[in-house]
Amino acid sequence: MAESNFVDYVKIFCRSGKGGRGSAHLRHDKYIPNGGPDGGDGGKGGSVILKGNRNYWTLLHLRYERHAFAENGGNGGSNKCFGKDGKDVVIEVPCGTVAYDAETGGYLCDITDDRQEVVLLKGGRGGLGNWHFRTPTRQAPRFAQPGEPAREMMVVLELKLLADVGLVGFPNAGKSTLLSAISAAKPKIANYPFTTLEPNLGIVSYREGKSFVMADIPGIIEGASEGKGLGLRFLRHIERNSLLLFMVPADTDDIKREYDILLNELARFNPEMLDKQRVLAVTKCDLIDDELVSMLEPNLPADIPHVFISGVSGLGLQQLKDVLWKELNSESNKLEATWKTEHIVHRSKDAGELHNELVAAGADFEFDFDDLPDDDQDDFDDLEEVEVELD
Ligand SMILES: Nc1nc2c(ncn2[C@@H]2O[C@H](COP(=O)(O)OP(=O)(O)OP(=O)(O)O)[C@@H](O)[C@H]2O)c(=O)[nH]1
Ligand SMILES: [Mg+2]
Repeated sequence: MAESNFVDYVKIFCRSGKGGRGSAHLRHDKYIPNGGPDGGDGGKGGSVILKGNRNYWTLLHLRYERHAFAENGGNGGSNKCFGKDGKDVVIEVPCGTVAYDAETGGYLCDITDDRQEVVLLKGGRGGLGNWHFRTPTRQAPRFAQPGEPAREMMVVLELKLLADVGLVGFPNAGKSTLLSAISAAKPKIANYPFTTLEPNLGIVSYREGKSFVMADIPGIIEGASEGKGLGLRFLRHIERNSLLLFMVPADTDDIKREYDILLNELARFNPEMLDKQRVLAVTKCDLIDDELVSMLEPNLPADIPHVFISGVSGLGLQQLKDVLWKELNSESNKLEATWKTEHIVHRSKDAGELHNELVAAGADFEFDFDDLPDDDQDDFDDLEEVEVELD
């Protein structure tokens, strides 16, 4: 298939910056031979941050982005100088992007709003300088803390379009025709299967300035869950729609059977799809006369509302919009957040709160800041060069 501009899946290797180490410097100036410890703290490492940006519609700009590395924190210096903080790296993504851990497949976060920021990997904290470890009995500590290590993760970003209504149907069912008839979207329409190769979004305006968003995705065929046709790859774009509009042409031999096949493929992709509200649109009704239309009625699935429409002649389109609007706003059909938010670490939280959350989530810090080394513990790997010999 030709390379498309619609990119909805990227994998990026992310690494936060490690914290700078604290300095173990001992002051030694002219006439102040035993100046005591004056090692400053290391700077904190940069974090890897995901940020929503409504000006992006796909992940195309990240297609060739293989790495996202934040800067390391600078080391502390003598004279209580702090190390420099490392710069964050901010990955901008369209609203509707979900991040997963590529190795475990675990859910990380969901970006749904413009400018929403989520810290994917927090930078390591800087180590404390030896100045913090001075005590009356240990006036010249020759050690300091190393910074916290960097964190790494292979992250998968998946775009799941945020629409209210998703169109589900076999190829050639008239999905794109309907979208072009009731919205300003201009999807490609032709009389052959798989005309639509990537999802299209359209804003459908309803009465009194109200509107809702409709997503047209490529057609599904029997066996799509085994990879036939374009497979079920695009179904994730309707995973979060609150309503699914099934489309079956009026000239189909058995409308109910076609509907069942579609339903079955959806269930194989994700059984939760069946919990969504469904509406059936019998399309291309201009091809058959009214008498035939009324004969179809008894054979339609009984459990969901149906509308007879034609994207070409405009038949039933207003009625369809009425039904969709009613279903979208019915109390039983409020969009439920199926994704978890409790693990999202927001940037606005302060460092202590973040640290506690990360520890609670099982983060493994090499250093416990409360657990300072013993008096006789002077064998540190990360010791800064001590310039002064003490007596
Ligand atoms: N007569 C009539 N023809 C229609 C109607 N809707 C669609 N068609 C025709 O059916 C063919 C397929 O329409 P599309 O809108 O491209 O169908 P689709 O469901 O988007 O198909 P894929 O993108 O391939 O999945 C086109 O030739 C349309 O002109 C309709 O209401 N009446
Ligand atoms: Mg189409």
